[in-house]
Amino acid sequence: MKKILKNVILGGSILLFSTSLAKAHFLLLKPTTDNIDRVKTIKIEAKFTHPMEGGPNMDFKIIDSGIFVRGEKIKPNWKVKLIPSMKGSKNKVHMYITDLKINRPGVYQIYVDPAPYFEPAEEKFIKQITKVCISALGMEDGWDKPIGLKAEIIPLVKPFALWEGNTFRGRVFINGKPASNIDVEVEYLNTKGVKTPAESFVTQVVKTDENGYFEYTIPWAGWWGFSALGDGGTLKGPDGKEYPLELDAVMWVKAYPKPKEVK
Ligand SMILES: [Cu+2]
Repeated sequence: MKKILKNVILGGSILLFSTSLAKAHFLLLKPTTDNIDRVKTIKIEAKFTHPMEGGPNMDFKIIDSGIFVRGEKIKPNWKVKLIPSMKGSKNKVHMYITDLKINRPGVYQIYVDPAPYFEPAEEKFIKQITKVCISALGMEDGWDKPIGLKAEIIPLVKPFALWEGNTFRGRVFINGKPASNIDVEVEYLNTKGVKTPAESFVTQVVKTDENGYFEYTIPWAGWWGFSALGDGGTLKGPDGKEYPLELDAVMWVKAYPKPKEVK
């Protein structure tokens, strides 16, 4: 969401104030962990939120999802959970949780494809196809293989072995083509109550180059989301008019804290 500026004329002078609306939307797709060294069941959660600000959470629907491991596709069995859109709010929205039994070695590529979400404040639809990778039981191959999503970030750095301070690189494909000169929004999943020095820090932005490549140096440990904002054409809105569809490729990675021996 963009800030909405309003002009107010008060006693002859113009005041500019902003109605503070949360900024970038992010479909969060987060496993318990992205490195698994023994057979176990983990949880995966999917939530449509504003990660840096901790909300609000938006309602959304999963229309397709899957977990690829060594060429096989597992269908996740999502359980719906209703959560408040804001802390303490009576307005409830959907989030989804599933168990995943990790019982064989491999890179697990998990994705969620949601129904387009209509955002009245921006007069457009948003659809964020989201993925995350897990390395399990000693196998690390396949994280750089595309799933073949309509909007996808292909990592160029092994995504489950990032230290804080490492640079994450990726290439964005929208409708199968490298997405040149588009914005990639970056947000930290703020589990630590981090305050930003200014509102502009909530969503960091890097651009893709001509060939769809981008990079971002992760400043501290935690889960980080990358959302490449693509063009998905138009869709008919609730009022029957055509609205732009923002088709985003989202990927989540976890950065691990610097070991204390070298801090
Ligand atoms: Cu929102």
